[in-house]
Amino acid sequence: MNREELEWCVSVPKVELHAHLNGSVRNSTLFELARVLGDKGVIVFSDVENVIMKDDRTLHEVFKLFDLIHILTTDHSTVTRITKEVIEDFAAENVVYLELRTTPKRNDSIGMSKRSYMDAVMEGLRAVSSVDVDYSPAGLKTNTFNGSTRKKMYVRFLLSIDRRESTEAAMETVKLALEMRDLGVVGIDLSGNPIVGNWSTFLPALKFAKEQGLYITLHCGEVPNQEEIKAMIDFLPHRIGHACCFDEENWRKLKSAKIPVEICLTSNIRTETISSIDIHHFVDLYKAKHPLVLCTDDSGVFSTSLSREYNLASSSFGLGKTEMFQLAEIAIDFIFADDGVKTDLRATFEEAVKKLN
Ligand code: 6MZ
Repeated sequence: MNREELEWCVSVPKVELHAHLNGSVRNSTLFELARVLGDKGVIVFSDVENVIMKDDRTLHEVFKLFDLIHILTTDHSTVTRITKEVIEDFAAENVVYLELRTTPKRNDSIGMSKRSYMDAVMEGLRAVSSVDVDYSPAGLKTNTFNGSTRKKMYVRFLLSIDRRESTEAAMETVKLALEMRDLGVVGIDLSGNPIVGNWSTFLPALKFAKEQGLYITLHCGEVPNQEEIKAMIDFLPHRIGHACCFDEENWRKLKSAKIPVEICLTSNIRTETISSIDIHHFVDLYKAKHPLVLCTDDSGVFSTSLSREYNLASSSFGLGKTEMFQLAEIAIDFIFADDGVKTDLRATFEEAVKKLN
């Protein structure tokens, strides 16, 4: 990886729309948490170390790793800590608008409800100190201090439904999202192991969410299940993630519906849902001018960053700096926020282009 090109990718303002909180935790934090739980005898540290350090894993192994990460990040104070760190890490990457997604978790044994999990997330956001964060759709809530000249970053949340969940649990997540709209929750994501669960289980909650005006993004086509992919496109979500295993007919449907695609290059290669970068569907979608946005997915789990994803796209697909900048800027069109935020972000990009030239 060329250092100068990577630094340029860091300096470009960026929009991150597909990042899972627990997939974006720093390795150093995971080790620290594992050491504490190892000392308490809850886990065996060396087992955890082996799993965390492994960098090629199949999709199946990735979901086993998430189960382990969830053991390490269980309690409220850890959820607060990782939220603060993840937001600050994206800010350091020059991400000016972040949609962070996470699965609200209920854990009766430690008195955690989906709501208290999200309250812990919000506390982490309010604790961010490296940038000023605007997180309320009404523009009322920021952690800005008077007269601050620090960088500003927008953060919004998507609540994820895990494919292991029941219809009732999915509905609870949607109701929570509605309750937390003033706190920056803008939509719902469907994620989790793609070979688990059925579309029909989640559909009632997703329909309700859409009717209530929440934005919807779906993990779609991470595995080749054409029937499900078709049903998902027919649902007309506001965006989809991945789109790795589409047949010709579903490609046609997706393109005519113009649904924006969140592209996660490193994730797709590492999990082998795409066998090699040169046949990645980015190329076809980009050439067809289909709406797309580069994203990290799980920057911790896949040891990547948004700048690295841009750098990878540039080196793999031969895109120059002008194209890369345009790619970063056009992502503003696909964010789940109002026109005021979009106008402000466009101004940020205009300023940046002057400095970069
Ligand atoms: C599908 C994924 C994913 O929600 O606990 N997640 N779901 N495909 C992927 N591709 C690799 N990467 C992450 O973050 C972790 C959760 O995000 C989903 C999984 O449900 C995982 O448990 P949170 O913060």
